[in-house]
Amino acid sequence: MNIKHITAIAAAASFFFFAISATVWAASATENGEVKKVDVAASKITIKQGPIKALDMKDSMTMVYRVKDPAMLKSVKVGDKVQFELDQDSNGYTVTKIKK
Ligand SMILES: [Cu+2]
Repeated sequence: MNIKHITAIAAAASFFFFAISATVWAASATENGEVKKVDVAASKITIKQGPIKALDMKDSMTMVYRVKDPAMLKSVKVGDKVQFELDQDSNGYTVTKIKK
């Protein structure tokens, strides 16, 4: 076993480590909320929501979320009651779907 083999094994091991940790961290939930702010330029939406136990949010709160695609924000406006799908990974929360 030379240094190239060791490097290749270390690279493969770290790849699997990241793949596994991403899987462990990933979680999602479908929730209801009310749109408080839409920021198309920043690809963000602010939603007032109830507790989301699946994602470890125990209380009602208003959260600013990143959206997967800013085009999603064209279908909603402030005051809308929406159902949204939220993913959580090591980078934080992302709204992946939203509908009235
Ligand atoms: Cu929260």
